[in-house]
Amino acid sequence: MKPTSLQSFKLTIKPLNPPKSIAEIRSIILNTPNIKGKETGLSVNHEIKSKSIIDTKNKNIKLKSKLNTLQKKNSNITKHFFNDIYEKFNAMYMAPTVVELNKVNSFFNNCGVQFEWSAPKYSDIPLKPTPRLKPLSLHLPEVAFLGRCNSGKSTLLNNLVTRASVKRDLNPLARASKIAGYTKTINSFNIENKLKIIDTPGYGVKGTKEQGIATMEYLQKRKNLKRTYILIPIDSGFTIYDSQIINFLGENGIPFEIIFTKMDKLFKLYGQNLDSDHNTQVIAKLNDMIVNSEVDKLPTLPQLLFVNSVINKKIDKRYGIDKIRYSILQACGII
Ligand SMILES: Nc1nc2c(ncn2[C@@H]2O[C@H](COP(=O)(O)OP(=O)(O)OP(=O)(O)O)[C@@H](O)[C@H]2O)c(=O)[nH]1
Ligand SMILES: [Mg+2]
Repeated sequence: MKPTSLQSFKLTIKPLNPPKSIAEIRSIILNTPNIKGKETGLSVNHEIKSKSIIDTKNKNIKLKSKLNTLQKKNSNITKHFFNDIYEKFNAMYMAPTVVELNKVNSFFNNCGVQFEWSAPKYSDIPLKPTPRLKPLSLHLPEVAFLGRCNSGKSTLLNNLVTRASVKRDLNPLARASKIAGYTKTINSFNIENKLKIIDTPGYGVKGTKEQGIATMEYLQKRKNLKRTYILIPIDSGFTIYDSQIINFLGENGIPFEIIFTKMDKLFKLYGQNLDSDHNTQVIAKLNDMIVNSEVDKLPTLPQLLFVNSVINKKIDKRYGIDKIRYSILQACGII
């Protein structure tokens, strides 16, 4: 049987009466029932030098603080990794300050969000108030998410308006699905009556011609559109469809940034503890992707942003969303 991380802790356990499982015993020691070695990113070889279970309060405190230190150390590595790659690929942009990031996080964490309209064709977009579309909302600035089917557009929208502290389910604002081509219409969401975020149907193999025409017309005609974001899933990289949309945006003078999504998939390859070697490998991989896509040859290099919208065993937080939040508010002239 494959040992679990808990089993590999070398605890000298004095059985209690009645006998308890290791998980129960550990939760007694730590008084934190849900912490598992794996989830906290603890090394499986780590040895806790505790001689007996029933010990003084002091010993428990020491154990707790040791675990906290290890947890912090690992999550810092992940945070540093995201900061490193952001800085490396956005050297020409001023990075937002901590104060600015706190401000944008506070805005999105507390914002009211309202679905406004859904349009299969450009001509279906309401230009006059409706019960959902308030007069004040008609002229709000907006940004749009573009990308291949399944690139994570709808999930990113949900991530944007979910508090960072939420570990499990994202705010289910836009419908996301494993099924490629799930979003079939252009959808508008009003954020705190200050801006709109537009989710679009994906392009590529599962996209339809009608959806493509609707999105292109929207991009060309929409006066309030301030910026677009092209989502590229990190595991599949750029495709011919992405190059086509980049050309289209360039030809039409529509500003765009690039968001690499599903960054957690890198951790499947490299494990959670991205050390400096892995970090270098990931940066080299990203560099290759960017050079091959030729986005670095564009007259203005777009910002390159990185995000994981999903938490799993390898990655315990959603990273990168604060920089995206900042970019959106900046594009809309709100910050
Ligand atoms: N591992 C991982 N999966 C993600 C991430 N973001 C989205 N997904 C998954 O990718 C699938 C597609 O996500 P959607 O948000 O529906 O993608 P979309 O771009 O809106 O797709 P269409 O509506 O078909 O154009 C879903 O199963 C999501 O859970 C991420 O950051 N990491
Ligand atoms: Mg979608």
